[in-house]
Amino acid sequence: MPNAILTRAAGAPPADPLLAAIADKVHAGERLSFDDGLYLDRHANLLELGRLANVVRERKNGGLAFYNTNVHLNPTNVCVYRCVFCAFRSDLRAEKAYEFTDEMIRERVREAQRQGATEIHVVGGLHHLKGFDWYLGVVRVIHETWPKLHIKAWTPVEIHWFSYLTKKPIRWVLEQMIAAGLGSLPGGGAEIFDSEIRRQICEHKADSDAWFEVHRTAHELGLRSNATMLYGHIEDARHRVDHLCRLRALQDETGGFQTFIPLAFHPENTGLEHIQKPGILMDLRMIALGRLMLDNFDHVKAYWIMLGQQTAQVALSFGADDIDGTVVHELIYHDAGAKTPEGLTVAELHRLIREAGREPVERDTLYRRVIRNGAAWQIAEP
Ligand code: V47
Repeated sequence: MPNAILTRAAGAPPADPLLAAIADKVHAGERLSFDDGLYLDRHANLLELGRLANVVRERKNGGLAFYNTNVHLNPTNVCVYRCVFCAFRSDLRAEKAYEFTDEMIRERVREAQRQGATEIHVVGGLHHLKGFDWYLGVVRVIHETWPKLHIKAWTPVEIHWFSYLTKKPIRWVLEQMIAAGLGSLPGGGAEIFDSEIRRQICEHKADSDAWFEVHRTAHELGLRSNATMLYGHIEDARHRVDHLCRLRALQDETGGFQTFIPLAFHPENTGLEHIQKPGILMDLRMIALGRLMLDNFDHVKAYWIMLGQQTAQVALSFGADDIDGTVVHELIYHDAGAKTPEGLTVAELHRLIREAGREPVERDTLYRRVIRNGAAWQIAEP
């Protein structure tokens, strides 16, 4: 029997009437409801879902696929929290515990400079013995070493912790960080917003209200930020669609989010090792679902470190328009069993993107085009 989806004429409506009704909304540029999202997550044929997500992807970003040249810095893995999904954290006195000195931070920045990076992505643990000044110092040292480098640092979990440590409002904490050189916030710490799921996977850390308060305040202060969703652990479709609807609501208010990044759970070395890692079908479904539900986000990222290069390539036709970057020194996924390389060259990123039928565009953190001459770069005029 021929596969009805593969043989259907391009542009013809899906045979499934509920999906056809959702497709009508997508073609008309109408917003999808919570129930639409649930249907897409639970029942939609994956190829139909991908085809629809690709309509939105090409409407927003044509055939372009964005990447950046970046390095990661995780200044410490020591953390007061014990999130069950995390393989990166360490106890204070464990053998694997580490912390960066100022000189180590400077060396990482010099390495970034030699490689022509435009961004440093900084997140880490909440160290039992480090005060706010230590974390502020991380940003300051990076900024003083190479002011041109964009610093994308700290999730709301860290910002909330700094507010707790200093007994100062979130706004004050962010203002101090901006004065030290902070340029934007990464999307981490979101996990799944549902309080019951959060209680089971990361009981003590910043809750969803705190996560949104930090991003709202950051947007009010003029910072852009990203948003993630950790899927494939103990959550189900209702939690995922609820997560996306909450992100969409804040984006309606502030417009400060740039990119949505679905993150596949990697179980190795975590407290949830019995769970099987999500496969390519779920990965593509999450990329497409995110693209369709988040109509007010400009970008959806297929984070190749987490997906693997081949899935990331396919994702560029399932809703994603960005594959993150060269990503030198990634630890969070590699501690949790990721088998991807710890970094890719720009030539390799170009090959991946072109093989997938897209046109590579180097962007900076704020999605401005980068004009490059070897390691030297400048931002194109808008
Ligand atoms: O918040 C931790 C997740 C996040 C595991 O903003 C895990 O551009 C899977 O947020 N399996 C940090 N996921 C990474 C992150 C990120 C990555 C790339 C780009 C951007 C961006 C942000 O990683 C954490 C958590 O949700 N995580 N452990 C694990 N075992």
